[in-house]
Amino acid sequence: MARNLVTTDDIRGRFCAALSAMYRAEVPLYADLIALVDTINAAHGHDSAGEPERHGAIRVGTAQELAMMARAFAVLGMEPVGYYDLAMAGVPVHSTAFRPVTEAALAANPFRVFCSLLRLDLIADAALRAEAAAILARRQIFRPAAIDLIAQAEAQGGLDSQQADAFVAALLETFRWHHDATVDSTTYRRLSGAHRLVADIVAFKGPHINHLTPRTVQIDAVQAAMPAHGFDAKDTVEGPPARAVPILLRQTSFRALTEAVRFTDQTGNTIGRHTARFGEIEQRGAALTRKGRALYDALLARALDGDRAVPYAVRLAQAFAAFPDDLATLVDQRLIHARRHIGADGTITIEPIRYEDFLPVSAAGIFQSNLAGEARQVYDEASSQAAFEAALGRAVIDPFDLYAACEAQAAFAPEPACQG
Ligand code: OOG
Ligand code: NI
Repeated sequence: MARNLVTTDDIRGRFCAALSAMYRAEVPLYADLIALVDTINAAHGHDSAGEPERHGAIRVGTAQELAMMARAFAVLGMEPVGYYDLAMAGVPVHSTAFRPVTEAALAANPFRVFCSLLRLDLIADAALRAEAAAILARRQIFRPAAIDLIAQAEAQGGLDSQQADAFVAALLETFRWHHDATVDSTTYRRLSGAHRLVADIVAFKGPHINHLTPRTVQIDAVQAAMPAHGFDAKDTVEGPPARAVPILLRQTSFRALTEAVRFTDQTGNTIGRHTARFGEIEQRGAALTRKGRALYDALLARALDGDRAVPYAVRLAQAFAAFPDDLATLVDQRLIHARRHIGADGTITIEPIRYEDFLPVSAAGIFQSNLAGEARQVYDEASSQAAFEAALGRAVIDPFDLYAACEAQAAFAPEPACQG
């Protein structure tokens, strides 16, 4: 029977809206953050009321979970782009970003999910490592209906509207918060002792969405306003400093809340505590070329390694004085990706191509801001993109290739080819 299939953009839009509604209900402080962002955006001439979130994040425990997640996101038109090694920053996970990859899909709804996979191999205690693996092997994070509909989508080449609604409802369950942990309080403490992220990933029924991220057009204004509005804001905005020509991605967040949970040995009024969920905001700028990115990485390292007596914001501004900040120079020196528009009168305007990905140092900073008191660990094992891709069941897409292709297309297109 031929079905009327809806687009993957449509299904992604429905999922994003459902996830947003669920998370706002689960974490009322996150709903307050949206309200603050909308107010500040409006004060800067941008009406963001009802605008869908730009990204969210989850953490999965096993290769099987990651592989099924990739198939689920494919139904939403999201592909794994980039490899992020967080072990180098003392967090025992590696990650990719599931996101739309075509210009049209990004324009329709650019929702991304930063998805981390636990690196069990980084748990030093062999007995605990085996126990964590056994706990994870016992859980099924996907509803049977979600798995059936993934298979149907693959067979049919998509879903019809009714199936799409059923799929979104079933998949949403995987992202839901569970007050009841799957382990007793002793096991939780031991997992937490290996790393708090290990406990967050292993001790629960599924990979609860840990944050969502609307965009702001004035991240510094929101950061400045957060404390007075009752948010425990992280200390610094991650990423590049404020600039005339914004580049890459700037992010900040309120710190994760400590919430009541119940371990399997707890009854009555006894409760446990777990800290995982937060709210974030982002502001995006131009995608950098490999050359631009190398300069960014070098300048950021200079700021991070600089004199601790100098405030970080000052070190960052000083380091980035070496990064050109006018469009013509950025394009001439091939530091950013851009498209040219030729007007009817022959005038050429240059428009930067928006950065759609994440930044490993920034992501590490977001993780770390929620790990206060956690002893910073050093993991010596090599990063392992090959192992990640084996778990994923496919290779990740190289983000630089996507930007280069977008720019090459734009050079010939009469209309803007790659949406901002
Ligand atoms: C993900 C942190 C990374 C970002 O925006 O860089 C991230 C997590 O805490 O699971 O979301
Ligand atoms: Ni994030």
